[in-house]
Amino acid sequence: MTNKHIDAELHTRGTSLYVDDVPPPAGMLHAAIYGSPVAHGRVKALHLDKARKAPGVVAIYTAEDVPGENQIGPVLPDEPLLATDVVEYHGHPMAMVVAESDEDARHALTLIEADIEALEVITCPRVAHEAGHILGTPRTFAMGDTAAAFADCDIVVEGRSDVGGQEHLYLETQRARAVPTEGDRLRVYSSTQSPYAVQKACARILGLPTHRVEVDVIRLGGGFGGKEDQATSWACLAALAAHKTGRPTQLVLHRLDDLRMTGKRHPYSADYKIGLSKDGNIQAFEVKHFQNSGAKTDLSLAVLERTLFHSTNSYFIPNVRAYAASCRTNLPPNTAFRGFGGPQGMFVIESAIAHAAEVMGIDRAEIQKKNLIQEGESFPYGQQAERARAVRTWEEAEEGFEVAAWQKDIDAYNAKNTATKKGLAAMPICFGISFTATFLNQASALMHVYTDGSVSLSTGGVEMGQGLSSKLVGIAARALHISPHRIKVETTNTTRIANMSPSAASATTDLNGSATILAADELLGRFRELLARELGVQDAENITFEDERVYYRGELTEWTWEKVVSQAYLSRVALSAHAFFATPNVWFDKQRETGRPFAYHVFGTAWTEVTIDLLRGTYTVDRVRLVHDLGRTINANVDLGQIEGGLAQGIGWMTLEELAFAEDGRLSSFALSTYKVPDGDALPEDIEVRMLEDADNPVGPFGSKAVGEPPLMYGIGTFFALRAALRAAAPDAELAFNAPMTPEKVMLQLHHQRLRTLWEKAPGEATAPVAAGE
Ligand code: MTE
Ligand code: LUZ
Ligand code: MOS
Repeated sequence: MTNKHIDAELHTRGTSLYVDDVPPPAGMLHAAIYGSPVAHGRVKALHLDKARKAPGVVAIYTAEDVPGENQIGPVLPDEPLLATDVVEYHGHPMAMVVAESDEDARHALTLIEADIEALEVITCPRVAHEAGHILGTPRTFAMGDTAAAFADCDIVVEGRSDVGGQEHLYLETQRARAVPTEGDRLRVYSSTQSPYAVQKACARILGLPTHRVEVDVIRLGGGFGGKEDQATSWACLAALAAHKTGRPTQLVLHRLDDLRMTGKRHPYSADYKIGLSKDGNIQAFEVKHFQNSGAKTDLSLAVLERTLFHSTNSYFIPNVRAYAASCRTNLPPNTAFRGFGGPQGMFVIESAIAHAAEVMGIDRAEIQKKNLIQEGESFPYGQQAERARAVRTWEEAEEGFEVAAWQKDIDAYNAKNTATKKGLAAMPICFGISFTATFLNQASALMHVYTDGSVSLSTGGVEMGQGLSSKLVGIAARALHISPHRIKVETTNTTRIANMSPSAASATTDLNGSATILAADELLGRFRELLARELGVQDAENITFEDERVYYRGELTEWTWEKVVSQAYLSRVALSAHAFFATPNVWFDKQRETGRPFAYHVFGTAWTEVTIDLLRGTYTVDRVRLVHDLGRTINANVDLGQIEGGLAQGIGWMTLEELAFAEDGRLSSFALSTYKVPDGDALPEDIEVRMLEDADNPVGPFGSKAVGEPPLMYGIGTFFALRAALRAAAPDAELAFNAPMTPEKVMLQLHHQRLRTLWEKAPGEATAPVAAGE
């Protein structure tokens, strides 16, 4: 089986195609979006006349021009495609210029003026919560009796934990191209994780039945959740322009517009209370999560739910009370991002454990290890841990990486060095696999076999760099017992696969791979019947396939894959199969907040070593070593890429990537000069990944496990390694649980006390230093 990422050659040669690499159709127009210049206001007037007369401008459209419903909210109908009387975030789309060229369209934008009465801007989720600006209904997951348990605890600590958002920074910005075909039909090329969501929304906007819109996706230059749902509006806008003008129209967001107009990972603020026995057993945990949802519901309620699901990470805690609210603010609507609220939930319990360990004067890892969830123990939402591998990955990491000796080395280093300090931290992960909205756990595959034996495979899954196509080829080859070279994965297209779920929740391979296996089984079943007739035998079940050859009762026959296929054609046996898969045995009861939402969990444990420079506040992430549970891998190279890539993205989120919004709701970190993403230097030189061996997953395709999102959460370990290094330098300093831990925050926290003393000695000569989180 080939083990390369199937697009590797195309990518390295620069010949893989994205939306705007396909040569433009004749007469294609270009659209550009006028976004609100304020974060909250009542629209008095929008002056479009000057822009209308600008060179190259063909039309300018506003909400009034939407022929169907001006509504794109994916969960709740609270999001107009184009704003009407109010704008609720800076960059909120208000009007679309359609012109002969991108330059013309963007020039015309500068001639638009909006008359907007400013309204109060809220950017803080706690303030929004206080003011009752809550989306949907707050949720509470509960198990046991926390009040009673706290009364019995030896140690109870309380605190606050804050975690920032994150820019997706997919290389390919949001874009779509809409092409009118005939009559009122449209073909839309979109960079979306959810072709069906785009199809539905375009049809709704245009007032057409869904079948009039065909959506086609070749691949994405990254999605990371940012195109699970937020690709929709741009595709709808292109479709609106194409529909109105009758000409193909392309809309490509420039990077700065993409940064400013699209939602990101949700920042959260949380209050926690944790209670333990003297020996480090966690007895009770209470948490309140305040999600910064942004101005529209988008996917926030589903993200919030996953925060609750992962509020106790890999631990079993008998008494839990977790509250979470989606708090509406005047930021762009925040959205899906790798981990989907899970990482934010985990950050809080990890903060609480670190806090407790420091108060108790014991190792954080000791508490972590002692409380790992074991077989049969329940998560606070009622599901029991099955094939629980939290302990196994922990122990394999602890032993395999010789953590005790490693820690000793670090302690010795710290005893010797005064200008730099090291920290080491463990990060266990436990991530539930399945869409928490149970109905989304379905997928289809369409397999055609051509008479030369080559195979065309369509599924509802979207390739976004994660290696879906490579895995689907691997799965189809295995299921059909043929060479992977015979298989081609097609574009994702709504006319070949209907009603597809988004490619998200790490479940794309599981769902579409399982459907692929069913389609292959269907074809092989037909071939067996045909071969039984040809061989003149009754027991078709004793006909087997291997390596493109046919065996009967274990004996090689003269039949090969090519011969079977060609005979099937001549015998008029169907050479196409469509199959449908729905994940069995998953459900959730939202009334009782209990159920079995996940098909299974992914486990793993990472150890991270960092060094900080006490003078500069800068640091290096030296080493990350982890043991990860992949089940039985389908493509080890692709999986390793996902683990390392996820880890890198998690480290970025925890260290350098700091979204800054001004009080007026404007994104201050609006460019890559002010929003720092990790580069090669910021990532560990030494990453060691061990895949858990003999770790079957009976409910994944060929025993595999999903891999897309969970590794991101290993990055959380970096925050706690930095904290450990800070503690080594300043045992009594007040340290906040406030991520990302930028070098600036390291500096401020290290020198807070010293700076404050200086300031108190000479008031007026310096401004009071503020520690992170204050
Ligand atoms: N890897 C790459 N290269 N590009 C991406 O956009 N998205 C991540 C992850 N890995 C992403 C990626 C996210 S958010 C998810 S949900 C999964 O891939 C989606 O793909 P899967 O379901 O096939 O794992
Ligand atoms: N998207 C979604 C997701 O709609 N539901 C989920 O449960 C989910 N989980 C992770 C990432 N995206
Ligand atoms: Mo991933 S956040 O499910 O697109």
